[in-house]
Amino acid sequence: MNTAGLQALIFDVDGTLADTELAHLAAFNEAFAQESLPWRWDVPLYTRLLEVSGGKERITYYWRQVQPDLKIIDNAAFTEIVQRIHDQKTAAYERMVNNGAVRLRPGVLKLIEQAHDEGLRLAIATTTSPVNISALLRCAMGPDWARFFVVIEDASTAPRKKPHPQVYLQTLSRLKLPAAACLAIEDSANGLRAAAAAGLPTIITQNSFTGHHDFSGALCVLPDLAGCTLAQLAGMHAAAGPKKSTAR
Ligand code: XBP
Ligand code: MG
Repeated sequence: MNTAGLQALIFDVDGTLADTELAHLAAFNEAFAQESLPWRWDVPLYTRLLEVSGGKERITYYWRQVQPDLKIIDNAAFTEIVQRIHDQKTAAYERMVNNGAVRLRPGVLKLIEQAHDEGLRLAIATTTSPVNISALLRCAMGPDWARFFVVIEDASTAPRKKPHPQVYLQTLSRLKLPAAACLAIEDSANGLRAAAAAGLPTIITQNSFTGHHDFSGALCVLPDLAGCTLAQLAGMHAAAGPKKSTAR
């Protein structure tokens, strides 16, 4: 298949490869209960909190919301508490994923396999942690899932969370490809802004948590990847032509 100048697909994880946020939400609430914290996030609140990328950042942001007079005497101790809550959340999330709570979104596996067979390079650029990525993809693609992806950038390698472009810039540098030869696939406004800031043409597969986001600048906005072929993506990519990176 002639994929023109398209040499790599860069996938976001949460909300793109799979609808994970309901499981993340349940895991946050389980961690709060374990910590005897009087916090219970519901879907409308969590939808708003998703504007803050990163689980630890989201906990810290919420804590400051519910306790505006919060005085952090000892930053290290505060960071440690947030880390402990997030570790429990991650353990709960991993357990839920291993118990089959999350499936890949429609069309994702077919596109990954087709693009891989056609010799495109595949990468992951996410805000979440390595343990969450491997739990999801091991369940969905089997123990050798990692052979499909030549580059994985995540919270352990890119601490500056989306919409900061760090995770995409690092992915491009490790792919040794210009942004114009790649296509990013995202689900959120933060993700789109991060990819755009790295100069990446981006398509959006929106979901129930991000349908209201502003996706201006995206190549296209799809309900999901079902019925979306590699040839169609390559066509959109070719039609878009190169974008300018605004990253400093
Ligand atoms: C979306 C996020 C993540 C998840 C929770 O990640 O913002 O923080 O909501 O995962 P993506 P953690 O870039 O893949 O869309 O608690 O591990 O941060
Ligand atoms: Mg996402």
